[in-house]
Amino acid sequence: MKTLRIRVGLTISTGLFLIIPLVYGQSPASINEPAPVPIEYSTIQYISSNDSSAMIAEKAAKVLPRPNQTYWMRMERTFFLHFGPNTFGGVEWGNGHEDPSIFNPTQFDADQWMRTIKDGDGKMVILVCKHHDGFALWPTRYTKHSVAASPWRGGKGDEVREVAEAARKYGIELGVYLSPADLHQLRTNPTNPAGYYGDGSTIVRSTIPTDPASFKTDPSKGRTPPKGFKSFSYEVDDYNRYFLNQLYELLTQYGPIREVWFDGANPDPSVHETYDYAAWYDMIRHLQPQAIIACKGPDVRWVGNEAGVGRTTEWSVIPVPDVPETYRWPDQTQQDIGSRSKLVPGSYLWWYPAETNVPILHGWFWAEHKPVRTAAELVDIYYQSVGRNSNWLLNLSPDTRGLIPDDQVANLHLASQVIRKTFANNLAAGGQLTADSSNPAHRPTLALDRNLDTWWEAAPGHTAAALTLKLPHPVTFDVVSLEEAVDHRSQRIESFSIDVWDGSKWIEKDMQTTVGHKRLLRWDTPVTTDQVRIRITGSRLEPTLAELGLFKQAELVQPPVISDRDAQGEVTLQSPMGLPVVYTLNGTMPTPRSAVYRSPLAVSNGGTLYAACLGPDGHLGMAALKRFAGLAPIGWKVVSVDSEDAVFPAVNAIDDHPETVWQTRPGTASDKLHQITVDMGSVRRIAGLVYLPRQDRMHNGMVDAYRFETSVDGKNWTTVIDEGHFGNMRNNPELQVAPFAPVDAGYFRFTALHAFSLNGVVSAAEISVLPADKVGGADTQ
Ligand code: FUL
Repeated sequence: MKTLRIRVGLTISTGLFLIIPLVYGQSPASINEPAPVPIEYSTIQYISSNDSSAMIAEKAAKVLPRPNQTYWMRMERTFFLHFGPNTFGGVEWGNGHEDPSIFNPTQFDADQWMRTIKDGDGKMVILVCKHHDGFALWPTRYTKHSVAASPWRGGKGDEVREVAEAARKYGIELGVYLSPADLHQLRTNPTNPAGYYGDGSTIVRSTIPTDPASFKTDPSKGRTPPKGFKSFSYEVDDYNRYFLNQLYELLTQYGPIREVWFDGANPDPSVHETYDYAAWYDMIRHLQPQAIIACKGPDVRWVGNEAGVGRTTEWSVIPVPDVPETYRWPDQTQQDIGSRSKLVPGSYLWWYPAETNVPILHGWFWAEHKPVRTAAELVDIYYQSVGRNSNWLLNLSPDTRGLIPDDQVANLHLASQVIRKTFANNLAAGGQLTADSSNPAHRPTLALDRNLDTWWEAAPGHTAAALTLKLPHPVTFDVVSLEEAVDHRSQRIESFSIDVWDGSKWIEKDMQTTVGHKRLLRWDTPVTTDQVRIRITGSRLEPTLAELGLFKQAELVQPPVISDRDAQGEVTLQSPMGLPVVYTLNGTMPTPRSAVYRSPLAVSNGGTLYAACLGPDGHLGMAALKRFAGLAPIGWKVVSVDSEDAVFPAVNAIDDHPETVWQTRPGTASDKLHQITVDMGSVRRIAGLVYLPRQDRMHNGMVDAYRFETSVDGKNWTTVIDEGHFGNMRNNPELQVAPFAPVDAGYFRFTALHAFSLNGVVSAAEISVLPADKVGGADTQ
């Protein structure tokens, strides 16, 4: 592979980033040199130890996105689809032992999936083609563990093909998710003793695509590539060869691919395998050069949580400590990853924008008990992702029929309607925009021409400026939209304020930090004015604005407020405008004909409560949703606990307050099994365990493996779950429900077998149980 030496002393292989125009910044002038060399725009910059802080800021302000990123950022709204054996097993993470026969959707309809995404204004779908369980959703040549071994479409089905064709029909781009972790291939999987993952095989020269019959015996033997594609040769072990071959199939059989998503999660890290990312990236760059490589890859960064919350200060220019070619793209979950204090000598500056991935359910795969996020929550997420300089990747979860259920479709529809209506009319459009500082080639009016490729820019040398918008008539708005000219001038603005004119003086309404591709400010109360000022108070270099917008949020009847469960297990509903409220307790969305709320509702048996106001025209407003985890702990007592921190007592696990936490005392032995025993006061027939991990954004002590026992008398115990597992807890700390065959119990005991813990602690926000039957009208799930 040819290599290129550049002036700052790094070596980049041209094979890997071949579509990226590499224009490098100059090395800083040494004392003997006559004049500093200007810093040029580039897709990468390097910070030298003798760069001044002004030079560092300038370099950061001259890092440009690559073309595949520009295309991607402008999509803004994209979708994920998680569907596979987990859907049928009711779990978030499978174990790779699943029998392919469980995959049998009876009404599979990729057209319905794409219609839903189109309705949600989605520009791309990223399809999970293989999750951590290793089951391939297309008939791959390299394992029998695929749709071909399932009863679906008589073993002749190809989910990837059906989705690709439907996506094309609806004008939606296609992306693929191929899990690097593969539990089916795990060397220790008893159902697949010849598994490749971590098999310790030697690294040998392999032709991709490999002839399937010679996969082990002579990997240098290729199969004929499909028309228009070539073969590759890499030195890899068995699992990397397997992975490359699956990737090759996905990249050559289904048309253009826009995003390849490599997940960093691995449910069983006990078996070690080294991923040959360099080979994977290289092949993607050659086969689908327009694709972005996301998450564990150089083009797009995971925002750092799965709750749909972007950073209020979000930089797309990120310092990386190594050349991008060899860097391994670890997760970045810190709040500040790109401000000036992080731009230290020895770093490479790289355009690495955030993607906010979040499931529409409280979990990635469909299961009966997972409630769907309401339209109001989805609208909030839009502002917290797209509105915070990040793309929104929203997951939809088809159910066991192979259809996206009505509640997901309905909530998404309502949310997109609200977003569409809100942004249909830019109230700034007829206004006159002036600035106290402008580059003559970039006048302020260019920020109102609906073109992201033209922009206002402050006069040379100015890093602060004020733009004033004068409107012909007063307008009422509650959303401000700002967009920097990132594709031409990088991301620069570090702080800004928005002022409104009240007739005699300016009133500062908002003060924020970064803008980037898009920043949306959403205010609780609308303002009415005919003058708005944007004061840019800090910028790395001359600030720019490609577009400016003022919008009024679409009028919608706001959701009612659902109280917490009180000591009697009852909740109250409050209507914001005194409108009648309808509700359901069976996990379905309310309709105008649902029960009307009159008095406190008994939810002592747990359940999912949806409520919405009935508007004056008879239409339903946005729904509110609250999920009550299992039985209300009325009269419950902690009988024994082996450890509790004074600040986090055990009683917090049964106080029905999700915000309080039980946490054991820090110890040294991380393998100590912590245990809590609870007396429920009376014998109940129960059929499931409910564990709510701590909700305070900390991970310490979250349990991912446990034992659960019950007892009638507190003396004789029955083990109902000997070793249970909760999947994906660290990234998505959602309520966990583990059903079991009904038993009578007056007591239960929860033992943590494993927890995410730095100092041996175990924690829980709530632990409860599901009643075996529905009592008092509340739904148990
Ligand atoms: C996580 C995975 O473990 C989840 O199951 C899901 O696929 C999500 C998108 O990424 O890390």
